[in-house]
Amino acid sequence: FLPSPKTVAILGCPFSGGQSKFGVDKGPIHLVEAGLIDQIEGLGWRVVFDGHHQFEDIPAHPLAPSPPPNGISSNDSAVTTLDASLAKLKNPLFVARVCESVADAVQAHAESGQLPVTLGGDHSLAMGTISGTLRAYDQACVIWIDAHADINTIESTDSGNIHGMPLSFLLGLNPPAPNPDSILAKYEWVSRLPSERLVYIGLRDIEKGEKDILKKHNIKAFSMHEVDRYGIGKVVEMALDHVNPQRDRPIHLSFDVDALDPSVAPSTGTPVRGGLTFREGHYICEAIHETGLLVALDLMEVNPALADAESVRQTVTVGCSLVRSALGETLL
Ligand code: 6HN
Ligand code: MN
Ligand code: MN
Ligand code: MN
Repeated sequence: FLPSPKTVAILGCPFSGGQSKFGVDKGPIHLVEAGLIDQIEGLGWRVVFDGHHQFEDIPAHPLAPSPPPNGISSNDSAVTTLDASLAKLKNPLFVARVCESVADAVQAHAESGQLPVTLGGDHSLAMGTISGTLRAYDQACVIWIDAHADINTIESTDSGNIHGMPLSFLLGLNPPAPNPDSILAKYEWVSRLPSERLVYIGLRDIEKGEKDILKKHNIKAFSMHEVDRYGIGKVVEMALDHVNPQRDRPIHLSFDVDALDPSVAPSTGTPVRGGLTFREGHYICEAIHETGLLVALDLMEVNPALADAESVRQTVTVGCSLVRSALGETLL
């Protein structure tokens, strides 16, 4: 059932609605302008790029669902608590609609035998990219490279930034929509990823609520502590053994550039020290390429508006080279 894609589809997703900092929507433009498409072609791929997705038919601030009439929800404490959680979320309707359109695009490219490479944009987009992958390959697994776990639920989130939450929707950890007008109903299109088909590498900034979720659902995670203990080679092998024991599942690699140490990738919205080295990040991409199972790749959270020009150049350059490694660039 595995295709052997020889064509990469670049999906530029200039989207920043899943978080609050200006500029992450400029990431994909910088990556393409740095020559990423020529570089991928240089590895022997055909590349299709139909321009950055503009989401222009999606209003940035769609009308929120109207609140229930007085006397209904206020008598029902469960509904009131849910409404209070949902009220914390930033741009929940916009994020849902953009990600749904991204899911459609990734699915279409994957089903036509292409390997979608999505350039973010913030990491909320992975709700869309991974849903698109799962529609095309229902047995796919996800390798999530990040400083953060991005698994806050509507209840656990403090920031309300949906880029810290995509995995809670993909794993089905949020309550069902109580009615069709609920914000939650706008997330019902999100595909379900079984928790045993998710593995993390690079974590080092996980909130208490997220730690509880990882434990409760027995989700496999290799933090920087495990990278230090075992080395990156062993960690990638253990990660693959967990999500892909027979080495037969299609792999979706979702790479948040903030997994890298800020000295390597400074231009990102939520940098955390103590991250992956340049080589550790590239090794992950190379090793996943070597499996022959990669069917989709995300490169997220490059924010060219943060930091000085040289830091931006460094971050964009490293982003391009991570993509090349995942697509088969070798050192020898
Ligand atoms: N990312 N855990 C924090 C939050 O706001 O939920 C940070 C999330 C960062 C998300 O980097 O993709
Ligand atoms: Mn497209
Ligand atoms: Mn992150
Ligand atoms: Mn992330």
